[in-house]
Amino acid sequence: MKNYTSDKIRNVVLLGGTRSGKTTLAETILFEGKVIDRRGSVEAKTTVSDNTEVEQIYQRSIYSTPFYAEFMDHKFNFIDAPGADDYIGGVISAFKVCDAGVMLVNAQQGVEVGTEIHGRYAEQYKMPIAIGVNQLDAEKANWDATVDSLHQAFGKKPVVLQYPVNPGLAFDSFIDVTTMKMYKFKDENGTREELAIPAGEQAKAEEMHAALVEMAAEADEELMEKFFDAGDLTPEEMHKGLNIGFASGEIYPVFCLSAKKDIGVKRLMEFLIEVAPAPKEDPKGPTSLFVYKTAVEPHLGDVSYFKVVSGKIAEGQDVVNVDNGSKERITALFAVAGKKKEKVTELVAGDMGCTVKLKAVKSDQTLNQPGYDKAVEPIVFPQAKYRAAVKAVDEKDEEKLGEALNRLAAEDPTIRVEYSKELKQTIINCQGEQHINVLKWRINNDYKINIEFLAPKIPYRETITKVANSTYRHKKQSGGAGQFGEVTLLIEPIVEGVETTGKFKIDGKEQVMNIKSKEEFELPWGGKWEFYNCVVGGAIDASFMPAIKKGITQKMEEGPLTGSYARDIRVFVYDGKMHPVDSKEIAFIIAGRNAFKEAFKMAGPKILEPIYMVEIMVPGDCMGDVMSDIQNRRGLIEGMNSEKGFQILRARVPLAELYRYSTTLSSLTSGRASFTMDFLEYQQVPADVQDKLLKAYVEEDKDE
Ligand SMILES: Nc1nc2c(ncn2[C@@H]2O[C@H](COP(=O)(O)OP(=O)(O)O)[C@@H](O)[C@H]2O)c(=O)[nH]1
Ligand SMILES: [Mg+2]
Repeated sequence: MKNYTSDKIRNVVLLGGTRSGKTTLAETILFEGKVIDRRGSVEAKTTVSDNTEVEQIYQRSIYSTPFYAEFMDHKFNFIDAPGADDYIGGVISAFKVCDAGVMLVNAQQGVEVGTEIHGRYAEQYKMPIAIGVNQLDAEKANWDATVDSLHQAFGKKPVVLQYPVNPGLAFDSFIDVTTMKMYKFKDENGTREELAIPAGEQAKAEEMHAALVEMAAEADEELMEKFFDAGDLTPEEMHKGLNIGFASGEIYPVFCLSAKKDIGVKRLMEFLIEVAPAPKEDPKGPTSLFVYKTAVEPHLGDVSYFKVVSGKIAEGQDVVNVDNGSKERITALFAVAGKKKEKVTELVAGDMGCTVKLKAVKSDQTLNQPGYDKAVEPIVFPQAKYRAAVKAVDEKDEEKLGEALNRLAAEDPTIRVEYSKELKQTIINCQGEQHINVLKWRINNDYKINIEFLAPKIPYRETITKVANSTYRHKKQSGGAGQFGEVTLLIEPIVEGVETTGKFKIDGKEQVMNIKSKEEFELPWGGKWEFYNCVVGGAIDASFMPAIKKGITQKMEEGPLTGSYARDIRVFVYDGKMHPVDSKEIAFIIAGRNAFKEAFKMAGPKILEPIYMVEIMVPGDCMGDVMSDIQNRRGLIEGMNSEKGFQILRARVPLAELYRYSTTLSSLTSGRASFTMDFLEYQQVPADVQDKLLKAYVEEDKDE
């Protein structure tokens, strides 16, 4: 392959819902770009894009797949993004490195949730988008309904540049209202005739051309003036308007496609060369590479996929990983088409490629020439919305499993693995049930470990609602030296913004705390606690205070109700007793712990549970089912509004009720909904739930 300059490069992400035809389009582009001379199919598991074993088994794209195509003296770098929401990580990293997108819409379905989700991300990342209405050769293809749904979803942004003459099984022609020609296809290999627009279509084509010119004029003030004066634009002016509108994300040009029959693909590629922006990266700057994807591939080992974000990179060059200082040598450079790697000697700013066998490089890291330390801002990935606990079926594999999970999480930043000391579980946080099943497949097959998933425990918290006090005497006489310590303390709930008065009524008697010192501790699990030393007259020596604090802390880490962390409690130690010989640290640890525990139980103790804000995007006709399901999950509906043909439901839902929610939502809506969840706050559980949790908890009595 020859070396391309930045202006001859186009970086394009393929978007759209599952089964809209992205992988099939990728195959046709590779064919048009002469990378392959025979097209494979998704059904025969022979596509370039779905080339991993797990993708072939599931018959769908799971990973983003980069591929190049050389066309009209230009080099395209495409990324075939997976459509399912579970694999959104690959889409977001593609957004980071691409300069434009092609969104496919299945003409048999119109806009789907997947289209909508990708559309939202495109808006968020200000990605210029062209829309390909695909599968126009299918019997049930419906052009008008699809265009209507596009306007419903994206307002006036979609602008039709082409329309099909005969959608459905006979589809072979479309009219292009930019060039004002009809394109007719003779075979399934993209061979096209350019014809004059037939008389019967002339009026419609002219009307659409006029609408297009007006949209193009609206993109730019100068053009608008010309348009008002002359009532028309020259073809060059129209192109300029389209360029501006496309680049600013105000115009989504709409194309006709049959990816399968290679109809319209060439025209789309021509358009991308004419209108899509060339990369803006500076070829004269210092060398800097951004790694957007890593994978372990057969025969190659670790492969790092990157974009040159500044300068250029040549074979044999040394770079440094800005994040961890690792020195790396780029021994080989490749242009990528799925599994196929084509050797190149150099890549310039804006180009993409891959290299192999780097030592310490993960996705989302920057590799620079030595001495240059500017890092690319890391990608922000969405919050996890599926949690599961995992363990090896054979306990002996636990350590191996930990390593496998670490490697897989390094490949996919939307997988987060944590060992929770609190829950005593290894928890996987990811994007959905499909996502975690693929992970399981990889662990079974690539690492030969059998695993099972369990319901993840809920990180409950415990707190108190009233004031209570308690005295505990620890006394032990066994043979030699004895143990003696007595602690009297009082506890009070910490309420945000309310200071303590230090005055309490206990058994009808006013008790004023003589505060000698106050300490405040932020708790690593949220909330805080405060410790007040109020001992008068030397009842307990100051040297025993750390031991008492230690005892209380132990009980806060394993709350008296269910063993969960406690929070938001103020402790006043105000009396006690010592023994001249037997008082020692351990005695006061035990006395402090038990005094705290007993007071806690009398202080109106409550279990708190994590509440999440759940935002669900639902097609209108499924709203009733989704809403009553949320109510069954103790959800509180906060709001509802409609947006671009979908309903958005916002609800506060306890985490305990959200296990496998994505799966339920998917079956309630035939996969047409999507949702996000974000931690909001801790709240008291209802009384019946508290009773259940108390019964389920059998305390291990470790005291004394
Ligand atoms: N009739 C027809 N089928 C298509 C076309 N493009 C894709 N398909 C089929 O639609 C299904 C999904 O295609 P695929 O490329 O995997 O979609 P992706 O999930 O968006 O990557 C497959 O069965 C394809 O053969 C097309 O242009 N016409
Ligand atoms: Mg695909």
